[in-house]
Amino acid sequence: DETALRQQFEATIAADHRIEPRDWMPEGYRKTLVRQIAQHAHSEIIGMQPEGDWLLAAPSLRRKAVLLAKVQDEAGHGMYLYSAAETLGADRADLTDKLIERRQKYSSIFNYPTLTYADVGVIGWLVDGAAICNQVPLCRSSYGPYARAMIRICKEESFHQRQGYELLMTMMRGTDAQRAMVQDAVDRWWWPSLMMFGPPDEESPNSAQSMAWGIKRHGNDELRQRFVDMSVPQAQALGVTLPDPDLTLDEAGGHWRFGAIDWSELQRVISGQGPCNAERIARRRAARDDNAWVTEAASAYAAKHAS
Ligand code: FAQ
Repeated sequence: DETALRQQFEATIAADHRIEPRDWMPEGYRKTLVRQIAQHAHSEIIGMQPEGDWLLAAPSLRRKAVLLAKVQDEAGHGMYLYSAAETLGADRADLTDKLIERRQKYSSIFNYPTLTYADVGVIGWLVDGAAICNQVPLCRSSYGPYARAMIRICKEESFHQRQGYELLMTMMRGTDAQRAMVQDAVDRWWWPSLMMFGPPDEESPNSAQSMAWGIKRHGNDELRQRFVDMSVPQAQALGVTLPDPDLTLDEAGGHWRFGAIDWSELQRVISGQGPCNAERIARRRAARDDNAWVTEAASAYAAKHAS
């Protein structure tokens, strides 16, 4: 009966073992996972756009090959994540429709434009860097398929982060104009990267329950602080200035204290008012509609072979 199943679920969580697709789980646990995994999958797929914009304008064949590999990885991450959501009973096409109809979210960060090639480097360094901080703990998430998908995703994100940093290092060794491009990109992406971690803990409606269930392992503020502590020395090594006059090292705690984040900007971007929200969704909608015949043909082929 349900009491026994619930006890077994609680015991699995308490023992820090994994919940698997066939196990009983509370409806709220399933819903929270579908919400977070779908949002994560949508972010990977929408996240192909800002960098994809530079594929035809990469400055060399080598840079183009690297960028193409990265953008393809992001498609793959979206696919693993949609598969993980399917193990919870979600339907991939339905999730895509919800994204396009704005009934499900994707990360705020992908609503900013990529103005120069330095943005490709800064996305790798800061956006993939933030993604790694946030996602490495998710490799221990309590839901098995999500945790396992995250292991491979994190390995690929590490490559993405390093390619970004290497690109920026190369530009910083170049001309004054290239150094100025890098600094300009850092100025534009720094604060939005901090917002990727979500609202502060006291304004995060989902954190407490998600942490109790072991879906999330740390609060938003703790991960944001880890990211800042990791990024400041990297900025120093690179020779760029982070656009925050309040950044100071708290010698006692060993943490970099940072200035106030403009939370109204995050709210605006999440609610659809960011610089590129309309463009991102329009492109995703066009991809779904223009390629519907491929999906139909593949489904007809699969049905024929199954029968
Ligand atoms: N943007 O109660 P919380 C990548 C929403 S990395 C948009 O704190 P939660 C790799 C949140 O959904 C990016 N919405 O929520 C890549 C909730 O709304 P809801 C993707 C945000 O879930 C790199 C509400 O605000 N990574 O794609 C944001 O406990 C380069 C209240 O927030 C992941 O998704 C935001 N920044 O914590 C690809 C990681 N922040 O659903 C291409 C997995 C919050 O109740 C290029 N996800 N919201 O209507 C997570 O760890 C969590 O879901 C958080 C939010 C931490 C994002």
